[in-house]
Amino acid sequence: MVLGKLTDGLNRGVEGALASVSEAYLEPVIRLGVTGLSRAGKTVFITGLVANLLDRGRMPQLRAAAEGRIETVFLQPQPDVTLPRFDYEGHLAALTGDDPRWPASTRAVSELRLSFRVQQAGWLGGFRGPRTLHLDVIDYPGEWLLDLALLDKSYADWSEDTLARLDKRPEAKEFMAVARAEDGSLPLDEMRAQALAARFTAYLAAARAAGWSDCTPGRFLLPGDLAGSPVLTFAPLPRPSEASRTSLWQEMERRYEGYKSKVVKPFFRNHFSRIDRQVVLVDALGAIHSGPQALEDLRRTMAEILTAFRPGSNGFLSKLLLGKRVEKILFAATKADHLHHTQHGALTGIMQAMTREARDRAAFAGAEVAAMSLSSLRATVEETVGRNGDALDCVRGRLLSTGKQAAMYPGELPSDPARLLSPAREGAERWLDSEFSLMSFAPSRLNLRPGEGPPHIRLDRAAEFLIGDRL
Ligand SMILES: Nc1nc2c(ncn2[C@@H]2O[C@H](COP(=O)(O)OP(=O)(O)OP(=O)(O)O)[C@@H](O)[C@H]2O)c(=O)[nH]1
Ligand SMILES: [Mg+2]
Repeated sequence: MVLGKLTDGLNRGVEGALASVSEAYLEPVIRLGVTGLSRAGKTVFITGLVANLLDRGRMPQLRAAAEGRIETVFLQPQPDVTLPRFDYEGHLAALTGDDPRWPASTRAVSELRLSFRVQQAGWLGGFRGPRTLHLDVIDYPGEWLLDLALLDKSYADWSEDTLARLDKRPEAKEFMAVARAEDGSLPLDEMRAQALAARFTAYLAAARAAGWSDCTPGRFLLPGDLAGSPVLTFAPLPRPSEASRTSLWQEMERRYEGYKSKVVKPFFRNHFSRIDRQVVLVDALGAIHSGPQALEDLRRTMAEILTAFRPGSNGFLSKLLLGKRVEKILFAATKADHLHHTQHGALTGIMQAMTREARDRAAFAGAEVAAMSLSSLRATVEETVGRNGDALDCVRGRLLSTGKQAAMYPGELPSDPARLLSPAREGAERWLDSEFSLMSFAPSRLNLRPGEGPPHIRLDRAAEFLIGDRL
C-alpha cells in the first residue's frame, strides 16, 4: 500500500517534469477536462465548442478571435493512442444534419486534440511569428469523480452509509429487502453475489431515472468493458458479527477494494491528474423542474464532486498531484436556451449559490473559479407573448415529442437563489410559490454561413475564461 502510494508520486513527478520540459521547449498543451453528471450536456458542449472554435464567426467574446490573431484551428490525432477519440464528426452530423437530432448518450472517457496557430499579442508579437498551441479536450462522466470518496471508506463503512441512504428510497425497496435478509457470514455463493450486485445495479439505474444524482459506484452504470467482472459484482451488505475468509462478506470486501485499486485509482492517475482546466456542466434547470428534492440532491452531489478539486481533502489525491492544481474551474448551467435571456442572470445566480459552499472552502485558493449559464447548441428563439394583458418572455422551438413548433414559458426563476435552495435544503416536497415546466426541444435545422459555427449562448465567454489567457 505504502509502496504503491510512493511510486504513484514518483511517476507523477517524472511525468510532470517531462510535461513541463516539453511545454517549455516544444508546443504548449492545455488539457481541458469536461465533466458533468449523465445528461448534463457534455457531448453537445464539446461538439458546439469545437465547431465554434473551428469556425469563429460567432465567438466575439473570445478575445484572440475578435482581435483576428487566430490564424487557423484544426483537428489533429490525439496524443493518447489508447483512449477512444471523441466522435466529433458523428455528433456534429447528428446535430446539424437535414434531420437534426441530439447525439446519443456516451458512456466512457474520450479525447480530442484541437491545435491553434496564433499570432502573439502585443507589438512584439508580429515579429515573433505565429506559434502553435494544442488543446486536448477530455470528456469523462462526473459520476467517476464521486468515486473518489470511496478511497477513504472501508467496505464496512461504505455498506453502512449506503444502506442508511437507501432505506428511505422507494427505488431501493427490492434491493433493501434482499440485502437485509442476507447473511454475510455464510460461505460465498457466486450466484447469490451476482444476484445481489444485479439488484443493486437495478436500483442505481432506477435512482438515476428518478432524478437522483448520487448514483455511485460510478462504473456500475457505465461499466464499459468491465461489465460482468468481479470488480463490479459487489453490493453493500449489513455487517455480520463475524465472517470467515471464505464468507460472502469477505469476498464482497475484496471486490470493493479491487474496484478502488483497479478502477478508481487508475482513472485519477491516468486522466484526472493531468487536467489543467476544467468545466463542470450542470443541468440545474432539469433539477429545478424535477422539484426541491432533486435540487438538493444535485447540490449535495456537486459539493461531493468538487472535493476532487480540493486535493488536500484526500490523501491519495494529494500524493498523486504533488501540489499540481487545476488552474481554472468553470461551473456552467447548460440548456439556458430554455429561458428567455432576461432570466439567465437568475440561473447563473442559482449556479453560483449551489456551488458556493464548495467554492468557499479555502482550499480552492489557487484555482480561478467562475459560474455561468450557457447553451451549447441553441434550439430556440425568443418571443414575447401577451397573456391576460401581461407580456410573457417566452422561448419558441420545435418540440422533441411531436416535431411541432411551440412557445414555452418555463416559470419565473427567483432572483434570490435562496428562495429555491432553502426549501430544497429543508426537505420541501414541492415548490410553494412557483411552478417550473420544461419542454424538450429538438435542435433546429441550420443554415450556416461560411465561417460561422452553430448558434449557442455564451460559449465564447466560456472559451475566453477557460483558454483565452493562453491564446
Ligand atoms: N435545448 C438544449 N438542450 C440541450 C443542450 N445541450 C444539451 N441538451 C439536451 O441535453 C441532452 C443531453 O446532452 P448530452 O450532451 O448528450 O449530455 P451528456 O452529458 O453527454 O450525457 P451522457 O453522455 O448521457 O452522460 C441532449 O440530448 C439534449 O436534449 C442545449 O444547449 N440546448
Ligand atoms: Mg455524452
